[in-house]
Amino acid sequence: MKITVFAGGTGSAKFVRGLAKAVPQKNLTVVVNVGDNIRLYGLTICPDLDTILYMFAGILDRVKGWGIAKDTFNFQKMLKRYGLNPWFNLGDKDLATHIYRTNLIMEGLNLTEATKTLAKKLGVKTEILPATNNWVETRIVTSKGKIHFQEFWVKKHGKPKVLNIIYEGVEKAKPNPKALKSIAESDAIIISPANPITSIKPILAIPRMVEALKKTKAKVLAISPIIGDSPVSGPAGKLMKSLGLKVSPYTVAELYKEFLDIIVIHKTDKKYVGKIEKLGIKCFQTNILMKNLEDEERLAKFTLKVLNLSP
Ligand code: FO1
Repeated sequence: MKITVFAGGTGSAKFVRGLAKAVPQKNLTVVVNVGDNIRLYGLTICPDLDTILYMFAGILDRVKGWGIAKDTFNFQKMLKRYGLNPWFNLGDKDLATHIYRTNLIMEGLNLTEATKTLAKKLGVKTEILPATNNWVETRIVTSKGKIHFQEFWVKKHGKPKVLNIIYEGVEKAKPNPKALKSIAESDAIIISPANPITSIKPILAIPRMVEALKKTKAKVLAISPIIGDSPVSGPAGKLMKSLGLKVSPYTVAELYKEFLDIIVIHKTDKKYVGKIEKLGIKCFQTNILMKNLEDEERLAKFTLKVLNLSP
């Protein structure tokens, strides 16, 4: 059995952790958003890739949902001493990842190769693939200009009014060939429960990605990151509204309808089932909240069951 998962950060990591309990690591390929990537202090920082990497390595800070568990922040303290405003919290151990990755890239490796090196050194057997090796940056258009997504979310606490969201560089980006191969050869594709606007759409916006999903013989399943009219976490609600989209599991189904076969929505969202099925998408309901490790595994197993891939 081979499964390709599309992933962003925190929510995706929880789901994939559950999936990895039911499916051997080597049978999984995770295609990860790069729109959140940011360059700071000359370093290439890839939050979503690192969240997935750290999760598989068993070192993810499960409380925050990003960074390394029990990390220290002396680097941040020193930057403050230099009078800087280090608004993006880089832990000391996490910093080693960014330094090593940046070095690998400076030596000539692309982002896929650099990620593979990091994964190998951390003992991770799953193939973790950036959606593209090119630089794509999610930028939020506010009344005061365009800012990086991390600046909007972390530095400005998601407060500025959002006029638009753009994936800078995406038109010229090439899809990761290994991701295309994995999509073509998988038994199932799972769009994990992640922010559709800042985690999944930056992957789908890469030329040929949607085409690959439409063409594959594999069933494509998504798990809704929205319950009722609110996201499970993060800025998805605000960003969807700013694009004129109604916040609901139906909108998620509609965003993915070109290629989606199945969607899993929350047990309380029965009212959307009929409307979603009219789009030609099968709709299943379960408890999609992942509050602990048992929830993650339960949701992953439910997903495998509806895909007829139960181990
Ligand atoms: N999220 C925060 O809310 N505050 C931070 O200071 C922060 C730092 C950070 C550093 C490395 C990293 O890999 C992730 C980090 N995140 C932080 C999470 C990140 O902003 C988002 O969760 C993801 O980009 C969304 O998928």
